Amino acid sequence: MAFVTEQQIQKFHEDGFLVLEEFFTTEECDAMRKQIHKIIADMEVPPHCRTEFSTKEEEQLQAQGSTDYFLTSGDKIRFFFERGVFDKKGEFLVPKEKSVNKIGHALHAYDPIFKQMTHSSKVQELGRKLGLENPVVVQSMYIFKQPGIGGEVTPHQDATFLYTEPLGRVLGLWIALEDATQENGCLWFIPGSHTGGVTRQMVRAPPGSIPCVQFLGSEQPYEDSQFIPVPISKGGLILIHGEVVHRSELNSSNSSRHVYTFHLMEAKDTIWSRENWLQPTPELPFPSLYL
Ligand SMILES: O=C(O)CCC(=O)C(=O)O
Repeated sequence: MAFVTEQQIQKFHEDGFLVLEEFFTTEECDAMRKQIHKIIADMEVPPHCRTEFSTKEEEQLQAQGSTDYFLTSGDKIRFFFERGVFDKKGEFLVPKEKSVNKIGHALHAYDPIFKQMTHSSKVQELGRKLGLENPVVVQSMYIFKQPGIGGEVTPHQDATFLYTEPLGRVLGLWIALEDATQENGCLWFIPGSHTGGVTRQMVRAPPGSIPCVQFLGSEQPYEDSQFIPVPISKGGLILIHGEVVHRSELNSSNSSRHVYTFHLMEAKDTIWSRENWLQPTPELPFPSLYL
């Protein structure tokens, strides 16, 4: 790729997001897709862990919040499912490869292909161009946006879930492994919405509580007209500021929209909130991007 320019970095600071087309090659995207195919083929999920994923606040508290399958997934490779894919006994109603909403949250640490892509020299160079001194990888996800059922992601700021002091230290890197279009659920952003802090914070509830997370504050009622669609071709990367408001729609098309995404935190002079759902563990302290 033609490497990121000063103008692009300035645009990122203005808008809170930046599109970098052709960041990864077709071969790199296909290697990630092939690896996920293998991971799904080997997937074993006990019925009590068949957690349906939602970004709607109430459903989030009921589904992810009622079990520590989510809360303890920060240092594991775990599967989260679309709504309505299980019958009452927890058996799959659809082919299992079509049932998964996302895989999280430590592919970057435990899978060799995703580890290599996350720490690739071009990602490291991007970090350096952005002036990151000690970036660490806090989480990763593979998101499927399954054809016909891939659920919407409601408007949010990533710092709601990945809170730091000061703010402005979290960055998402979102890599399209297939073309992402308005039809199959590309991202939508409110340009410039990253400058006003966060309005909502998801925190751990006291130990033993159900749900195991709760929200402080609330998301603002954004107007649809504030959002712009950001389609991107396979191999492109979108850089996402931790406080920019973004969303994606239900995928009602016949095409999937696979992405690999991970989040970095500039660890220099930053406090990671002890109240975040995601915590570094003795097994997996947040790894340095530059290793
Ligand atoms: O991929 C999507 O549809 C949404 C991802 C997203 O908003 C996020 O990871 O913060």
